[in-house]
Amino acid sequence: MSFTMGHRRTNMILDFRANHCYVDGMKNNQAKKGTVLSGSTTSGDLTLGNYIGAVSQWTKMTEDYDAYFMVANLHSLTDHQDPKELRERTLSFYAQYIALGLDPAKCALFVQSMVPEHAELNWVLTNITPIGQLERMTQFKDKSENKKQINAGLLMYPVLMAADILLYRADFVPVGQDQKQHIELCRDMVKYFNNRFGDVFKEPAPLIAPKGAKIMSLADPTKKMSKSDPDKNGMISILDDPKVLEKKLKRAVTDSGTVVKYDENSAGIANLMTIYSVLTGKSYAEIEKDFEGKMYGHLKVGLAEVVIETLKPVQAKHRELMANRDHLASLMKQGAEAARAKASETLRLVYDHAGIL
Ligand code: ATP
Ligand code: LTN
Repeated sequence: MSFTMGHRRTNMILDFRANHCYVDGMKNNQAKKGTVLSGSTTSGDLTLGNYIGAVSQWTKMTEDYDAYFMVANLHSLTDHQDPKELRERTLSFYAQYIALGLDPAKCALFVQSMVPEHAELNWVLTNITPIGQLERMTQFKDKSENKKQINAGLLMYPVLMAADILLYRADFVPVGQDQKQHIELCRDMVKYFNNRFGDVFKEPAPLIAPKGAKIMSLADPTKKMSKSDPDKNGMISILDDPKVLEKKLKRAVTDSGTVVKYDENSAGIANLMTIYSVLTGKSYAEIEKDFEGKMYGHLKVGLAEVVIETLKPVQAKHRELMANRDHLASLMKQGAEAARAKASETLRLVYDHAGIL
């Protein structure tokens, strides 16, 4: 498996076993193979949070599941996007997935817009979804708050997400806690569709990352680290320059304490220790021992070194991929073809049931 980070530094194996892994738990409970699908919106470059909470987990799934992972570029249109930047970011995003360890030979790794069936199924599903239910979605309420003009795309966002999932008739959808409500809506949509047109879909199950896998903003540790956060100081972008990383980590917001000790009530230091623990495989007790008699500043410097070293091979791989656009384009084409094979079959079934020629 091309799990770049783990290979290059044996002392820095990304180990999610103890608190961080939900994939292993799933395997123990049900050995049966199934289909998984997930994605991430191209609203910014991937963050360390996306890596820890999503991409690293997806990478593990490619071993045992029929896996589909996508660059959700259509979803990013709900926010204003500069077309030139979006085009470039979509390519870069795809390369970031690979650089972080997702192997296109082991899963269908594709760009959402390159599989037109997503937009087609989206339209069919739009017609079985009650508007009231969409208006009650927490994400819609949050994102439309204080907006003068709300576009219909923001309201329809979960419908397109359901199309993404149902096209591949996914059994499992690994997502963060914030997306759970969207998966529940997708499950309802399966019922609405099957009742109206006959049994085509099965209800997908969400796989929710455990608490430990949620990385918080460096600028406001009570908030999730997000790639679309306008405050760039809060996020560790996986493409950040080492100097920028060092600066961001040194400035990370913590409380006024000094002793390096894990305490959930001390959100800033707990977040830094979580990142340190995930990236080095060390327990909180080991980290506390390493930094005994030292101050928060030492932990920040130590963590900057760990993050920089971890991201070095990822950034090198990303540069290499971006330097060969033809190769990248051919991987994207193959990924889209693999995805379309299943997506077109599902869409045909849907159209047959719905009486669409
Ligand atoms: P946006 O800012 O556009 O909402 P995001 O960075 O919050 O983006 P998403 O694209 O919404 O990320 O999520 C992609 C995946 O990454 C999801 O499965 C989500 O749970 C996971 N993820 C996002 N942020 C974090 C984080 N800070 N910690 C752990 N997992 C995260
Ligand atoms: N909305 C998701 C990204 C996403 C997704 C999906 C996740 C788009 N389509 C289908 C799972 C399944 C998010 O994490 N922000």
